Amino acid sequence: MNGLVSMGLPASRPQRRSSWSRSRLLALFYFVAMPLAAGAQSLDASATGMQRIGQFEIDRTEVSIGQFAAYVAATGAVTEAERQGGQTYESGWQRRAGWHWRAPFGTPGGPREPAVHLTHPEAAAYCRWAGKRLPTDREWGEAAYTEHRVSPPQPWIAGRSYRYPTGDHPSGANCLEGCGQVATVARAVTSRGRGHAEVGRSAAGVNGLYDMGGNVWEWVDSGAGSEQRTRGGSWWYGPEAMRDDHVQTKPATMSAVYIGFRCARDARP
Ligand SMILES: [Ca+2]
Repeated sequence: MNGLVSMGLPASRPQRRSSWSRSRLLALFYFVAMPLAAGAQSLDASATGMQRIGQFEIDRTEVSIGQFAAYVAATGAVTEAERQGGQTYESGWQRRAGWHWRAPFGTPGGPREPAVHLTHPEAAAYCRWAGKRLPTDREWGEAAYTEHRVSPPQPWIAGRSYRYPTGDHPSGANCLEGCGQVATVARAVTSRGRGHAEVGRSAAGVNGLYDMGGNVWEWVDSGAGSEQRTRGGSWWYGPEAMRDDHVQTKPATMSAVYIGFRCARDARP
């Protein structure tokens, strides 16, 4: 199942609201209250922050709902999926009202779930707000498949390139099948696969990065144009979509249930 069709959607950019709205108050709730509720499930410190890869750094995890909520609280951004509904593939692409970054499957998601239903420009805007940018296609590939740490923990080997972001085998990723079992969220509504997992719940892969293979597709900056590449496969696809040579592009204006992102930035001296 390819599942790639141009939806002919209008260009999408976050819009600002002039006053505090229900949306911003909900976002503030996520930012302030939900991390406290989730405290008992906090990720190990090594799962947070960014990893240096040569001349750049990349987020160790996909951007989460909690992180995106902080951006919305600060900027008042409203996404295209909030206005028009997000998209899911069920015997063809369907647009569903109420499916957006805050409610990936139509009901509120937790702060550690990946932020999805975001267009390429919306993902890029978040990264700019965070002082970062989307990784280029080349950067994403370097981070996903080639071990850049000088003294990586076993079994990783410095300088070696791997077949999957999880290493020689796809085991440990949240993919459709063939990757083993990763605990996914209970509220996923889908006729295929088991939905996404909270970010950083799967096994750490090459460069200590989480979910570069599987979980949700990740937008990258693959150059100018209305089509942009997504990387790493997702819970909707099997291990083959996690490979470096698997090429998929999507309309930059597309927002879908299985497309998320992470950010990068130039390394600091
Ligand atoms: Ca991913």
